[in-house]
Amino acid sequence: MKHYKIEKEKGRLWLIEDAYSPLFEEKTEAIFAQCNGYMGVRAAHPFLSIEEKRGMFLRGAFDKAYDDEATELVNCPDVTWFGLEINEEKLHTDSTKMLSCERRLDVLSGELQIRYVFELALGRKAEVECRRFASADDRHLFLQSYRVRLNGGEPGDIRISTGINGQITNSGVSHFHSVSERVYDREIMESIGKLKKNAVVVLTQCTSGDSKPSKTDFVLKRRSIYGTYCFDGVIEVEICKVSVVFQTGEMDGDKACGHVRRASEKGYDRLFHEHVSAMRKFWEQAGIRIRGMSVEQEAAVCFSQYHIFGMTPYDTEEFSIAAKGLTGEGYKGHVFWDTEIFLFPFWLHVCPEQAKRLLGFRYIGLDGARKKAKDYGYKGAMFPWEAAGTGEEETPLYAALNIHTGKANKVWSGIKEYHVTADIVYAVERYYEVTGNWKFMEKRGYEIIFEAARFWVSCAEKDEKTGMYVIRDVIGPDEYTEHVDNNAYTNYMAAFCVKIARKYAVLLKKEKPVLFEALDKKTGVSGELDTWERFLKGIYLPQPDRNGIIPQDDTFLSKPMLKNIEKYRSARMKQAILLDYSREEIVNMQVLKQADVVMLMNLFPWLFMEETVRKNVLFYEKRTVHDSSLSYCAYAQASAHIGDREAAEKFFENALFVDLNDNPLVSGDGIHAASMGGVWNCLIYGFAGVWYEKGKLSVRPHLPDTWQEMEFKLIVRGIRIRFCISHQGIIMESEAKLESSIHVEAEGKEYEFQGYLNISRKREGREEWNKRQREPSLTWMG
Ligand code: IFM
Repeated sequence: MKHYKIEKEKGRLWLIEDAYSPLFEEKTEAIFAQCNGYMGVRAAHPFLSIEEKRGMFLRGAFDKAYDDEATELVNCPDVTWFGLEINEEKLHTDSTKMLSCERRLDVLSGELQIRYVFELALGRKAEVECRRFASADDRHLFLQSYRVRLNGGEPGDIRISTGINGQITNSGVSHFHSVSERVYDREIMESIGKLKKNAVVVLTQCTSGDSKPSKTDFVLKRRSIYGTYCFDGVIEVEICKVSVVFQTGEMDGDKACGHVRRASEKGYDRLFHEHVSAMRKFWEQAGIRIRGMSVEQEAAVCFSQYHIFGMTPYDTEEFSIAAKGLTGEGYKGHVFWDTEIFLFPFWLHVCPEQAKRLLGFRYIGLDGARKKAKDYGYKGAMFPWEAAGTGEEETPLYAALNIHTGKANKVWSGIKEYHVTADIVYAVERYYEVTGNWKFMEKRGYEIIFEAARFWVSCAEKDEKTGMYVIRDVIGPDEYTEHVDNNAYTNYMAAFCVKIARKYAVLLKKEKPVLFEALDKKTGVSGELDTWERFLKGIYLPQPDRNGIIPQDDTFLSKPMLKNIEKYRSARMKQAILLDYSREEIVNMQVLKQADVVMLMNLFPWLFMEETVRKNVLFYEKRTVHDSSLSYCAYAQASAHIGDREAAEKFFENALFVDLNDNPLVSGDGIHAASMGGVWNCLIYGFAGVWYEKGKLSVRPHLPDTWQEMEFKLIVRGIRIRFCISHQGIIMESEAKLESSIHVEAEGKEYEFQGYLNISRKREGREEWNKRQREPSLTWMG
């Protein structure tokens, strides 16, 4: 990482961009964004700048501008612009001489600071400092402080303009049918932007402490409103701008002015203090301390966790996590399997309540998923590949150009990427496993599982030759391979889904007949049991070939390899391969966009022999371009899990810097949410080797040699446990008294964890033991 520098000070960990850089403008706006689970505000300069892509995104603020367009997360009115005039000279980042410019993000608090020194006409200098945060204490609050100081001791006239700009669009498309503005008491500006279903309301007040402006003018322009605050004959002035943002129905509009006023009275510093206290609670629970890591790596780990916090819709199950969080227009704010497979594990172990809300979102979407299944001629529920605010499919139909025809390629994922339906079930099962929350299962979990199982069985076909159940014409996780039969990931996940559905159905029928009957009414499960049994006996699960490779699908191994894969792996532009080959050509080569079979190995860490995992990681990675940000973290986790430290560290490093790398062409349209979750999975499931399944907590660490110690907390079965793992030992300590012990397996021995364990680690023998224990457990399929 060269473009971004790191600085550590007490309680702060800064990522710094130390020069004005139009080339990195979009990227820095996204990765330095202020996000609090309700809003995400891109870190644009307060001055207008040529390359800017200013934006504010609110969880749940979806709209469909035109019938033939997809529903998308609306780019909401902007509050971050500040115009500045000093002695009638207008300042600009692109036209005024800038002596220095620094933009920095504190990854612990999420505060952004931007500082400039300008040289004005006649050689005078002016310093401008802008600070911002989206409050974690009051999620509708966005705070900014804007300070201007004239150097040289000579006073001047300073005019600061700022307000609410509703002219913002989603790449040219305005979602607002109307934007109405007003000013309350010559103090508070208001903008109401009407969407189809609701409206986005922004209120803003600027205060300037003791240095009152000599004049304040409010100007109403088409869809924008701003105030100009004039300070005459001053050396320094500081404005605190409080913005309250909400959508109709979330807050009492009449009370919103009072909300703004109360916040203004408190001021930036006090509100920041309250925000930091809230963030501290998050870090106390989520923080991972690793001794021996470089400061860059430490910052990157914290960076990913700050964004996981900021991207996750707080306090609601109406919405879920977008693939780009709340930091950009990329993927239109849609929700993918990224949530359940990459981000869900973090919340499962850090805040299971939040994990439950993420599943709640899918439950609410069940009817949409039922409709999709019906539309495609299947039974049960077929979850959308891309979801917005409902369970309906939102994947756009066309994307990138076909280089031969010059026309847009059809996007098949929404039609053929079935695996998301099993990924959701996998998350439900993990949730039940780790929390034991049977109430959730009874109210929602079983229904999701049964409906998904019905879907899988209805889309499988019996192969005439082999007599086995096969799943044809799908796209697996690797999106460079379309329309294939028996994608290994998909088939195994489908089998897993039907397997647990059957297990629960049989159990409930026997032990909870009333519940079973109610579920039967909704899902028709009783009529499925025999079919499910036949499916489980006959489903084709690709096995390792004589080289130990699990075929990604029926034809993958017979295709030629892509020559010159390095060209595309090292290209600055993602998916550069599409500039040289058409989709059809790519589909007919052994080239992966992202991990596929290896993802399966991560989800079922005890399913395959260590040797099989090793061979498949090696084989498939050679053929992977890593054009998806979901890729490196997957290879890293698998490598760490089997103790291939060298490979794990190499892939982990790439995963850590998916957004923080020096490539200005990535992340401009938003951070890569899944990769951030993937970093956590790799740390906890991979390097720390902690995994809870079937009532047993296994701890099989594979720390890199340079790391001396890893410390973190995880919630398992309602108990928050502090782990401290080093090369010498494993310490586990619970925060509260345990009602019953947890079965632990570590260092080749079994323990009963009753609140405290201190296990010493012997280096020799450990690897051997790990290997011995890795017998494949295909029995869960039987
Ligand atoms: O879900 C992913 C997919 O696996 C690869 N393309 C991007 C999507 C969103 O991150």
